[in-house]
Parts: sequence; structure tokens; C-alpha cells
Amino acid sequence: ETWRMVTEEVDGQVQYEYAEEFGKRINEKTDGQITIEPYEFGGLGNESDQVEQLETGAVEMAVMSPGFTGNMVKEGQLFALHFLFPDSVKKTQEVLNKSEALNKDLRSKYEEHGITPLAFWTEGAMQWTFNKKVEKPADFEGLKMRTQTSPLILESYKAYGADPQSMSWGELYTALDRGTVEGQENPIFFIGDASFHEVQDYMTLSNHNNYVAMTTVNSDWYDGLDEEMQKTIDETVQEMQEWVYEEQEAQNEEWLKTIKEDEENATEVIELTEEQREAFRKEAMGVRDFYREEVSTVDGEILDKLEKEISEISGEETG
Ligand code: 6CS
Repeated sequence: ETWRMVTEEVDGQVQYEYAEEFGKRINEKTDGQITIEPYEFGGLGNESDQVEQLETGAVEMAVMSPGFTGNMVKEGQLFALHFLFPDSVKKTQEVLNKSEALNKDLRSKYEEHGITPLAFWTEGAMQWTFNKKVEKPADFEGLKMRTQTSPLILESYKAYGADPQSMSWGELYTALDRGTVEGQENPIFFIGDASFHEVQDYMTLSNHNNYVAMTTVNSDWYDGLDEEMQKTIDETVQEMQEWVYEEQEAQNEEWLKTIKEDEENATEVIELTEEQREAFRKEAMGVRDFYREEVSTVDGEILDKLEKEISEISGEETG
């Protein structure tokens, strides 16, 4: 039997490597009964098409970013909130592993749409790239910023005065090159592997958020599997949490060096000081009220619970 697993990234990048490793493990554990066919980004359309494919059962499994599901599962947009998770990527992963708000409450919100997230994991801290120097919120004024499709992500950039627009990453290199957009956010490995730094002059190390991805399955398909098979999947998903943490860490470290050393496509790397980050944090706080009050159907309870869990794990104030 073959299960299809669609990803939003290409060969070598974290999500695709994840799908390959996951498939290898499932194949071994089932003595070759199950083969997982990973799909690179683009093979089955763009990120939003892939959400639909999982929802309808056209594919069994997917690695999916909540940033493309915001129009469907409103609550899932909490991942768009800047400075919510701990500054430490390691602690963020701990929250993602342990949080009941995410693994139980948010999961059931996704299940209302036929999608079951089995795990949440980070692909690393997100950074910004631009065609100009950006070090303070005022530098965002009128800046054309590319984002994923979740409305709250756009809202987060409007809070800095930017002019955000959503698009698939498949169109992003060309859009940056032509100046259709002037900046974007992503973890460092992705900035490097997708060559965005070639068409951007500045990279601001802001650590304003973590990139979170989900291992998801079509709910009806998963519920129809026998218990033993569900257990095999669940166990493997759990094992993979540690594996993918190390994979993203290695890729992010390696790419930071490569980008800094790339003289042909020189990128000025600016590391924000804590004081500079504080100025962004201040502007970003209002977006939490917007999430609680204005994003329809959101009652704010999941975010309240998550904020408590975050401060328990990190010992840090989340604002
Ligand atoms: O920027 C994006 O939309 C893409 N970034 C990552 C890290 N993975 C896939 C996603 O589509």
C-alpha cells in the first residue's frame, strides 16, 4: 500500500527531508507493507491547493504550515503572532511538544475541517530579508512585504506600517527580483536554499517568531486505520520530533555561514539588539487583542491557555 505525503518544500529542504525519513521509518516498521510517497512542493500545486487535497482525501498525509490555513481554522492563526513563543528555539519546540492548547484544543478545531495535526514542530526562528535596511518599526512604513495567506499574518505587518500581500513561495523569487514585493520572512535555511538572498540586499536577524509546521493526516482516513497502525504512525511522529529539531538546527546554522560568506551575492546581515527587538515587540502586542476580539469565531481561550503553558515552560513573560 502507498500513502501520499505532500510537502511545501523541495528535495533537501527540511519538510521534504522529514517526509523521506518518516517514510523510511514507516516502511521498516511495517516490514515493507507501507510505502510513503513524498511529494516536493509544486508537484501538486501551491500550498493552498495542498490544504484542499488533504481536506478532500486526495492525499493521505501532508506537512503543512498554519500560515496557509488561516481562512479555514481561524484559531490556527495564533502562530502568526510575533514574540509569542520563547526566544529559544529549543524551548519553543518543548512548548510545541507539550502544549495541550495546541495538541488537544487546536487539533480539534482542525478536525472540524477533516484535518488532524499529529504534531507541531519548528523549522527555526524566522528572520527578515529586504531590499533596504530595516532596524526599527518605522523602516517598515509602506514597505511591500510578502506573507503567507493567513489574514493575521498580514495584520502583524500592518501593525508596523507595512503594506503586506500574500503569495505562494513559488512566485516569491521573481517578485523580489522585480520589486513587486520588497521584503519577506522565513527561517535562514529557507532564505538560503530558495536563494532569496540573491535578490535581497539585507537580512535582519529579528527572531520575531518561529516557523511552525504541522504533520497532518486526513481525519477520516486516519480514523479508518486499525489501532495498531495508528499507534505505529503516532510513535513515529513522536520519534521524528527530535530528528527534525536537529535537522532544522543543522540547516539553519550551515546556511547562515553560507549567506555571510557569499561574496557574489553580498547580503548585509544585521543583528537586532534586545532594545531594537523591544520596539517591534511593543508594536506587535496590539495584534493579540485583534486576534482575541476581531478574528471571527475565535474566543481567545486557546491563546490564553497557550500563553500560560509558554510562561510555565520558559519562565518568560509573553506580554
Ligand atoms: O515561505 C513560505 O511560504 C515557505 N516557507 C517555508 C519555510 N516552508 C514552506 C513555505 O511554503
